[in-house]
Amino acid sequence: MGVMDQFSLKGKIALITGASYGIGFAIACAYAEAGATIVFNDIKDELVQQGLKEYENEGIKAFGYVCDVTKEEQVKDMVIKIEQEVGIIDILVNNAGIIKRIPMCEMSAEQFRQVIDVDLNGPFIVSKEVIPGMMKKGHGKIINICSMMSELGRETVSAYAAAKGGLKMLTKNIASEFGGSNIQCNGIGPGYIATPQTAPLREEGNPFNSFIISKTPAARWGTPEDLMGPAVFLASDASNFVNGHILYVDGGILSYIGKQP
Ligand code: NAP
Ligand code: GCO
Repeated sequence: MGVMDQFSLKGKIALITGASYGIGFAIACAYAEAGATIVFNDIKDELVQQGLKEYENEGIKAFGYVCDVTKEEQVKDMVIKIEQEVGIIDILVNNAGIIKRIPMCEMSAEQFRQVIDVDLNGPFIVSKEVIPGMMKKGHGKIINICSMMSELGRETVSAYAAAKGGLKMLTKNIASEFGGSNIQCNGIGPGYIATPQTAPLREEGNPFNSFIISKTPAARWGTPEDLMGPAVFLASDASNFVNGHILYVDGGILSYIGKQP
């Protein structure tokens, strides 16, 4: 196999959670271009329908399912339906996620739990349902969407940082437990990416905007497109000996003390 053939996803079935738009949508489009069949879910049917139209606009015939990743029964049913209607999943991207920006002492335990539920329990629940099929097939790729907050904290994101830190370690544990079954589990740690999730931080006049630019050597916000190549790499044969790694796609933030005065 030529080295560039290693990046092909031809014949592979990829489930990207929460991929009606945002980072998940961009990763799914990259996978489709690399030859994969695209399957995605979202909580609301109208978003699934909107997502299907968006994929169609990109020339992609995707398969969409309504499923809340925090609900075990819904996830079980979705994976059974996918296996019956599309086939056994080769690639899983645990992308679905939420954030609540609330000062810790003002955050309720319920609000904390909600973030942990989606951002950490969700990837556990979905991975648990998908791994048996991968073991049957004799191969699998799991990519967990981590974060700068898998390594760093900041005010108001205690639940999100706890979840994404946990997701980093869940990634390493899945890699450890299933590496012997030829399943590679890695993470992508995006920097600050321009999507609906960060829209409040990029609003006109929000000082956070210039703050992030000053903390990023690339001196710009990332785009979902910046994640497409790294995501294809981690889903392809090109990364068959990469396991338990978090690939930070952050323009250099984690290496940089910040622009000197
Ligand atoms: P986004 O624009 O908010 O999209 C998140 C997606 O997840 C939405 O489609 C959302 O659907 C879905 N979702 C939320 N809760 C769900 C649940 N319980 N079950 C199923 N789907 C659910 O976020 P994004 O910026 O694309 O981020 C995607 C992932 O990257 C997240 O895990 C995020 O933490 C991570 N990340 C983002 C950045 C960034 O700067 N944007 C950086 C690092 C990591 P609904 O619309 O129905 O809620
Ligand atoms: C925030 C941002 C970040 C990004 C991302 C950075 O409020 O700090 O939302 O958390 O979403 O996770 O990697």
